[in-house]
Amino acid sequence: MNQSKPRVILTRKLPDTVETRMRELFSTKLNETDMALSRAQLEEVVKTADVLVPTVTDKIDADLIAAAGSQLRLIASFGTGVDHIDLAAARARGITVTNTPGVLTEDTADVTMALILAVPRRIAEGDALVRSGKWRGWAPTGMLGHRINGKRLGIVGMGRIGEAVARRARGFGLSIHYHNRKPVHRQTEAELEATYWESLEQMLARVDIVSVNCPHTAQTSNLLSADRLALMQPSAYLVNTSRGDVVDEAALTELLAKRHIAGAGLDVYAEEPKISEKLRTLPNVVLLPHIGSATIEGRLQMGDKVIINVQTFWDGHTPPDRVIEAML
Ligand code: 8YV
Repeated sequence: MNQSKPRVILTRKLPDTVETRMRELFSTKLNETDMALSRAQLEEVVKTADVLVPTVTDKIDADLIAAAGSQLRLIASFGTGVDHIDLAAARARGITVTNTPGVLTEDTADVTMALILAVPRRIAEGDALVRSGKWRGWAPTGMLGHRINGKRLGIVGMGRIGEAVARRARGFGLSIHYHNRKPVHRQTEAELEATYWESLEQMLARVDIVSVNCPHTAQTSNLLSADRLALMQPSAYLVNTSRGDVVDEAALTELLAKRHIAGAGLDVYAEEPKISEKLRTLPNVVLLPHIGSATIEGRLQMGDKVIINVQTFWDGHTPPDRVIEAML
């Protein structure tokens, strides 16, 4: 066991109770401003941190890892996705990487379901209409959307979050279709009455709502390319709560503008927080500011996971959430 406390550097403001506990256990340096650190500041902190606690807003690429001092032993990311970290570069330097899986599953599935409902039923448009003061009262043909019940949902990536979305969607009368590297366990498939599509293209052409729930990896980058998006039916909707890089955002914007795709619900974007004006002004989209996992309960559990990963690692054991590239 290590006698001294590790120097743990947080790149963003975390919930107070998490920061307090981290200061009790470790020699912790906080980011009181909550502004994402600049590249120069990141380069500075990796020179002295034993443990870096970054988030999705920090780019931990090969150059940054090369700039780190030899004392940097652990990158304990606050979040599940690790596409902001160059895992190969970290491994080559002998730096362990951990994340916070599992505790965001239900919250992210809730926001996914909310978007699945909000886009076809025009929830955000309705809210805007009432707030504008222009609503003239109920009308038989007013604000008509499309029914959810009886439609086909195609889930791209049937991991923990995909399954949680499927369970919710069943309650709303959607039939479950999915594309994944391999089929899920037979029992899960039977419980969800889910249909496996080995071909993503074939599934995209046949479902009414597509939900993107796979992690962003080298294999899933631009998975929903312009060609694949063009296979969707003009009456179909797309929901993405995973990562913007999985979908060709410019192509999606074009297809939505031309109504080759009926609508989209997005929580994530290719270059957050930048979103093109064209996408922002489309009437057939619901755009959220990356809040899939944004619950107080979830953030506290994420903090707990980071603390357990750091403490376990510093005590000389394998941290529970060590990220291994092959898992992605
Ligand atoms: C997190 C996320 O809030 O965990 C993830 O992968 O996308 C988010 O919901 C974020 O990553 C925190 O770093």
